[in-house]
Amino acid sequence: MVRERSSHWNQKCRCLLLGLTVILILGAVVVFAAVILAGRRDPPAELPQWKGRGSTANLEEIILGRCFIYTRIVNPELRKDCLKIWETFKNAFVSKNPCNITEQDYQPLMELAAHPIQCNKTLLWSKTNELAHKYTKVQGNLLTLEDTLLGYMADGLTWCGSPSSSETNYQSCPHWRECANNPVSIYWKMASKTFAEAVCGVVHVMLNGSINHAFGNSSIFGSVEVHHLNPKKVHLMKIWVMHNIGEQPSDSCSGSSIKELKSIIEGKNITFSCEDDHRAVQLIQCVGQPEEPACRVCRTEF
Ligand code: JS2
Repeated sequence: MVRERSSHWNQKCRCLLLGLTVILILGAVVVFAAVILAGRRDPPAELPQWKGRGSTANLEEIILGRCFIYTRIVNPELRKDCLKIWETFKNAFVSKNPCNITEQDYQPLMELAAHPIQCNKTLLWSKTNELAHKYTKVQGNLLTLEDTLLGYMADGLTWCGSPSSSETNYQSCPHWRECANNPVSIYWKMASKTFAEAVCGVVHVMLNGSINHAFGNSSIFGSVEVHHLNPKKVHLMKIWVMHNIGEQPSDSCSGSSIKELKSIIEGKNITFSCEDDHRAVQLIQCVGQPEEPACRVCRTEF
């Protein structure tokens, strides 16, 4: 009886050991197969390496923050949903080829973020970014695109996405030389077009007389804004050609490039005027160079 029981147990132990061995072997095979398959699987899709710098870090926080600052402090009577504006901004470029962004991608954002602008109070500019904004900050009565919500939110930022990811690409973005239809260039083209279409009454323009051609038809001003001014709304374009104080001008109101601009504007039935070195703007330049002859304010001796 006892012998029978022990042989029964021995048999049971043998079966148990056999079962455990089979399970271990099967487990080893499964692990081995998983390792092989994992090795064969495509590596995670690497984001393409572009020549331009990646998206600005904390892009969402910056865009959201600037939107709230603009709609709560700069222009408090503006009612805009900044969370929706961020989502619409992001949807324009994420998961898309950053060399194939279209104007339609940004159309929902342009409509969402657009707001009315006052007539006779706008300043367009070309190759005079720093002076134009120094002037409008002091003068306080003219608005550039960068003083509107669309311009204020995005100025100085970089952003792009990738077809293989639903996230913003912070590693690299296409340099504008790599492709023209990148997210940043198309944004500014659309924002400038939207702004130009809204301009009304007298529009002021600040151009650079210290470069060979103060007006360039390939610039955003020359290729987008000039052509989207509505002659039914804009009746006069006042040009200021500003040259660097203390230097000889390279271009002026009498130059060929301004003549080209004049014919385009008059061809749209908009009246055109041009002034070299508008005095109020020149005084802003003088703040940095008070000793220049042009900056001597004539004093009446008593
Ligand atoms: C890339 C940017 C930024 O009339 C002006 C403005 O309304 C502007 O938006 O468009 C005109 C200036 O463009 P333009 O004539 O090509 O002159 P520019 O001196 O070469 O200025 C180019 C940049 C204009 C658009 N833009 N582009 N990244 O952060 C940025 N900020 C602005 N305003």
